[in-house]
Amino acid sequence: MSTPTWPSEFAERYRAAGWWRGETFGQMLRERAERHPDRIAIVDPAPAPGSPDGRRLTYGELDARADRLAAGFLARGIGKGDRVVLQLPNVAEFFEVMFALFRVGALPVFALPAHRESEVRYFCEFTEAAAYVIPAVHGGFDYRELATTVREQVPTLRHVFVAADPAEAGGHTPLADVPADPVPITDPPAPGDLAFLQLSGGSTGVPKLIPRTHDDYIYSLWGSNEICAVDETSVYLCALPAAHNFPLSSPGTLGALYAGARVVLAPQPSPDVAFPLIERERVTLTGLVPPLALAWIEAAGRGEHDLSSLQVLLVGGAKFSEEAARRVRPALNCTLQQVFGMAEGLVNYTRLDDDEETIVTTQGRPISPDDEVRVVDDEDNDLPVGATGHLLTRGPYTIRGYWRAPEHNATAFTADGFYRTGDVVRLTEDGYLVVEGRAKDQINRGGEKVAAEEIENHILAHPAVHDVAVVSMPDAYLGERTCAYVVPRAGAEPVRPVAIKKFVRERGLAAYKVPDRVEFIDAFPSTGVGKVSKKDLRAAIAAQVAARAAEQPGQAPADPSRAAPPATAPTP
Ligand code: OOB
Repeated sequence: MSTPTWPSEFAERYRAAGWWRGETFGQMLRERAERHPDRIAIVDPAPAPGSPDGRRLTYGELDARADRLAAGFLARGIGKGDRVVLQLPNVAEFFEVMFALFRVGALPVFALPAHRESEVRYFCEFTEAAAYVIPAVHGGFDYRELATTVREQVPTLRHVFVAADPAEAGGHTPLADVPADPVPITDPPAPGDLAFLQLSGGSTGVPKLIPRTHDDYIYSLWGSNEICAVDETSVYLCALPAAHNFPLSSPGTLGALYAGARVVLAPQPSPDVAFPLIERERVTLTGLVPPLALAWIEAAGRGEHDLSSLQVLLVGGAKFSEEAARRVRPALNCTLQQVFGMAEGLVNYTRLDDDEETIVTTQGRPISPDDEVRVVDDEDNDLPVGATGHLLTRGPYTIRGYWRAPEHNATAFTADGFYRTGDVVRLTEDGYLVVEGRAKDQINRGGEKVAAEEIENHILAHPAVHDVAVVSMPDAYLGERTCAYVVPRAGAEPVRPVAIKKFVRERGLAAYKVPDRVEFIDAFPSTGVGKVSKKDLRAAIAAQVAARAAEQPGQAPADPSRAAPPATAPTP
């Protein structure tokens, strides 16, 4: 089954312009390891068997481990084009396994640690995955049991590898048993080949998979490095889950490794974990979602840690309010870079030398001069600069179609290959984008994306539910939370909101997808053409939230540093 890709005239143009450099990830790591084998690549502070104080992997060691794991994967029949669901938290093994798969040309499918049975089964089934890589226990959750269940259900899944002490592998293969003596890889991937499948935030019943090539992704890395001034002296703190596109590539861990810099892995993004790491490792830049940035701003005021090494804080994944953005420099004494990106491709940054007004009021401009950005009305007509409309984009690192999704691709892309981002934006005279809203049926829960339809499908399976509509509701901390409006089934035993939440949780969904609130309603408001008016539902719940806030005037929004972290954090 073919995956839509760039027409040859575009590919030639991107190569001729020098965006696509004809490099693969396997070669990139090898080249860096040969150039500076003893430089530290990865700092994993978590105690590990034999390394009670954590691990520090040099470029040479990372390269050698990737080689040995690659040989082991090949020996087990995992090779070019095979899909491997990779669900590891921020640990050194994430990088060892990822580069090993890159080397043999197998495609990592980047699951998040928060994903549970429903999502993981789908990823394994849909991609016909040959293997699944997990931690033993992380954040109190036992992934070995999940793997056992999924393995029984998905016949293609031949291997489960556990990144843990062999005694804790729980009947699966410990990762330590995989490495073999390196073998020459006779059929390595080409720069234009797929490197991995990333997950879309999505607005449909199931997440779509995003096929990224070595060439296009590597361009987004070095393009980001130039904009974010990442060089071999940089130290990048990976605070968000490593598998997410933002900490992976904007400029992220892979950008840092491309530059020969150092990556420090934070097991949690909260200030109490991240600040001591910044102080100890002299971290120079990191990326956060808005709620976490706010928590850091609050905590920095307590002055308990030396954060003076921090030069750049990237904030993205969801809209960062202007008020919060203004607080970054005074609180953290570093430059804010707003990032408006998407796993499908296009990434916009404010520039380090932009004036403060641009930095706090816009979401930046694209990486590449060859990024084409259009702002259009509902009929795809281009709008004048400054008008608000739908963002369409096409370019050297934006996909031309999702993996194995021809029907969805027919509507998610224009006939001439522009991706319909679902974002509502306006362009400034200087070519900067300001995100004004969203047309896609999605809730952005502090950077974590929830597709309304996916949750609706789960809730509809409840016997007491006749119909359901999931919408966003405003939230002082996360920006948005999810609210499920439920029409009860006539004659069914009445249920309470907690029962609906419990039902969703028990269907094996990531915790961040469980609705924050459930409201019962007799019938949905409808639009002129008789469709459910989500606009009216959103307005109704927003009014309720506002009324409640007005009833409790003395009550300031929750102190973000005390509130539960957003789900972008590994679940506690
Ligand atoms: C990043 O990637 P995804 O794929 O999880 O989500 C993409 C969507 C965008 O289409 C937009 O709706 C929203 O997330 N978004 C923002 C934003 N950054 C992302 N909305 C408003 N303001 C922003 N700054 O979230 C992502 C990927 C790479 C870098 C940064 C974020």
